[in-house]
Amino acid sequence: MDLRQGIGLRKLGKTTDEFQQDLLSNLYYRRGTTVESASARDAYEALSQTVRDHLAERRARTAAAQFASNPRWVYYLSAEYLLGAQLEQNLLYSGTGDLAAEAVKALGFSLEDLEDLDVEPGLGNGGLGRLAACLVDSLATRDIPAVGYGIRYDLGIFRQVITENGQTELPDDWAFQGNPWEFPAPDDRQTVGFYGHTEPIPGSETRKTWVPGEIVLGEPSHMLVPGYGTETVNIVRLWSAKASEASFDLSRFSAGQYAEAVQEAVRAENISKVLYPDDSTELGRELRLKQQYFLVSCSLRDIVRRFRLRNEGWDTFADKTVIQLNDTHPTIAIPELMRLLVDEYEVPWEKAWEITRKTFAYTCHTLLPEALETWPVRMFEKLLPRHLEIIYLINMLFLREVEARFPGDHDRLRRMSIIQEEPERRVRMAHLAVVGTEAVNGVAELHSKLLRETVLDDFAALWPAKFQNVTNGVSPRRFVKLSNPRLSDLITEGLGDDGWLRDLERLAGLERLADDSSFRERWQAIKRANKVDLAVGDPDSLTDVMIKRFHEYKRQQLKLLHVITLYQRIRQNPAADWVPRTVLFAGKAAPAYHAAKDIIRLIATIAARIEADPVVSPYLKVVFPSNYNVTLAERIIPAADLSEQISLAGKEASGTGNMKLALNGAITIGTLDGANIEIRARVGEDNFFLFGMDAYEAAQARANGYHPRHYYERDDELRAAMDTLISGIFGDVGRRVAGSLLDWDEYLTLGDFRSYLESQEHVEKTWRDTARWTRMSILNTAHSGFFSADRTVADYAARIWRVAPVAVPRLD
Ligand code: OAK
Repeated sequence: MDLRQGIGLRKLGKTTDEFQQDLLSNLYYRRGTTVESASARDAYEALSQTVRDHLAERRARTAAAQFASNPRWVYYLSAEYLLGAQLEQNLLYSGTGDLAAEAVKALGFSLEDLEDLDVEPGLGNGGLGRLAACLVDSLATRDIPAVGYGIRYDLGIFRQVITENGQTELPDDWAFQGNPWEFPAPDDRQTVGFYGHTEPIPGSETRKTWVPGEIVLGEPSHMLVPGYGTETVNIVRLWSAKASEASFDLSRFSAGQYAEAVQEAVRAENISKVLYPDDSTELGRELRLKQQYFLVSCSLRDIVRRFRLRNEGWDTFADKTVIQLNDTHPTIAIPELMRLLVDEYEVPWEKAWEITRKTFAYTCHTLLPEALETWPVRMFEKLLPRHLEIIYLINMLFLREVEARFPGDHDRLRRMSIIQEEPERRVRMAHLAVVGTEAVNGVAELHSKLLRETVLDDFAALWPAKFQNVTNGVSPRRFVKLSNPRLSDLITEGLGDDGWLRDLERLAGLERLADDSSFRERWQAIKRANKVDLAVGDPDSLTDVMIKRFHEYKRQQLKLLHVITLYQRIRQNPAADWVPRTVLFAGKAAPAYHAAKDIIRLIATIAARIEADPVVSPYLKVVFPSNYNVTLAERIIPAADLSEQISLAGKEASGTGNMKLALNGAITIGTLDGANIEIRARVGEDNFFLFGMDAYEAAQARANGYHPRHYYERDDELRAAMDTLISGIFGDVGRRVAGSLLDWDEYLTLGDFRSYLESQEHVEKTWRDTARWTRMSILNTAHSGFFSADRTVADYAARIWRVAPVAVPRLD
């Protein structure tokens, strides 16, 4: 037998009997147990392995086909991935769901029991991490040769417990019971240096030798990323830090100094110990910079290794490689590639710079100035001395370019420099990312425009063609098909087939059904059934959801002022015809972000107060389930009637929850911010509840001297709501939240309050007309097809990466 022909020849169970045999074989030979004594965990592990084998076989064919075609590879570098639970997804993507259901039934379990044992790897904080997961899904679905690189944090995003005291954080040891979905690849281990010093190389001006003072190993393992409705299976490669054998101090151990004996090893392995839970505000800790370089160094060496398998010259590197930087966290990849090319492979500086610039592209995910990463020069100098030298040289040559274009404009040089001078010298990662890449993109139209007009305006003036927009998208498989099976079946029936799962614009075909009353009734019945499943409140009440990270710019506090106003209105007039509402908040706050944690605590306190009030509780309920994550989002989204997207205009780069909710027939109440604008343009003004200032009005209001007290004094209901908080009946936390709004109100909450309340009244009026509401809901789904991550990936492929699909041949 020719072993090279072996790929794809392993026979995998395609009938129930065969699948059952594979499952049994995994149970016996890999799990080491029997049918009689198999626990649910044994069954879960054996099933996962059986499903995984189906994907592994496709993976082998994918690797062969992709390698044979010698394509331009897309390498996605991201410090975060929020992949979501794997079992259910992989059953769907491998087409083994029905086989598996029968097979596990024969073992005495249900698929749902086993799915409950599947733990989601929470290797991200929020939007940026989940976007990475949606994009790798769509890359595989579009047959684009790609690898996602990330860090395999031992502890993912903290587990959140909500009580009346607010949020508590517990460690998330997500792989404590093992992770059946990953393949360790210890042979592809890399060595990463830190600290130390540099030495000149005689006879060379640009090359240097870096002598690191600490060495850490990076060990990869990968998770399979199958495409939907295609053969391709790509991978996400995650790096774990490991101490080298030499770092264990045997002599100290023998002397009984147990802690000291392992301290170096512990220090090394701490690099991939924990995900930083500071969503978009910088902690500025050395360990975090170490994590970033660890990811970059391991990934670039792996990329270079893969390139060198072909023995092609460096001239073709950028033709065969594009590296997408998911925000600035992996931006040290730019000086690192320069270091590898110049110092290690002796490529001349100019040539190396040309290659580097053509290889990288950068996606920015924020507009908040405090979220733009900078690192103290002295920290860089100590941790990555050679990289700092390279950054200085890049900066010098760059500033020369600026000087040539704008002679004598010293202020411009100061503004654009990669090095910030005052109040302390820092490296501006976003500037480095713009200078070292071929393309820079924002994640929604408005965001990309504001990047060009504000934070990156000098760069846009210098290189207008570099700046692009690629509006975000989400996976319709995970966020409609898997999370909302009832609606998916109805959509498929309404459209005649399930082609929409790979071509989401086909949802437009639902438009004609919006006027069909029997279709509307079925649509509405599904929404109700999803609410019954979620079981957080009366399924006939308006389910009003605000699910996202807690941040002042997102304005959960505005929603809270609305809740307090409703409470007071109902108390004043209990006999009126109130629209019953269930207001659902979910989301985490960074552990050190006290203002956000105050808002969480205040919501929990007020929820309890309402619950205990017999006059108000029949009409108003506030719920705050703990530990918002991908799995919980998948349960809440299908049950939502109203989607709260109420950030101050100009602050939310895009949002992606807004897309998921619209696709599931929730109607948005929102500002003209991020992708809300594009959602409204597509679903139609009549099918969207708009309120508030736009981004230019908001900027103007700030510039002209915004006074929150002005609104407080002129609006009786606003004052009443604020006064309740100030009175202290909700404790100090209520006072603090009210105080920060009255004294400063960074995000113009009070300025948008009245407009928001009016829009909410429009919501209630519309809700009372069930046929009209349902029609709007259907039209939201019908016109949200643009927001598929498959479209996002197609945009990147055509306009930024210039890559084409590689088809993987089918087995039969
Ligand atoms: C996180 C850390 C640093 C900078 C940005 C983030 C982040 O999560 N940004 C979010 O990215 C999402 C995906 O592009 C957007 O939809 C959100 O609007 C944005 O806040």
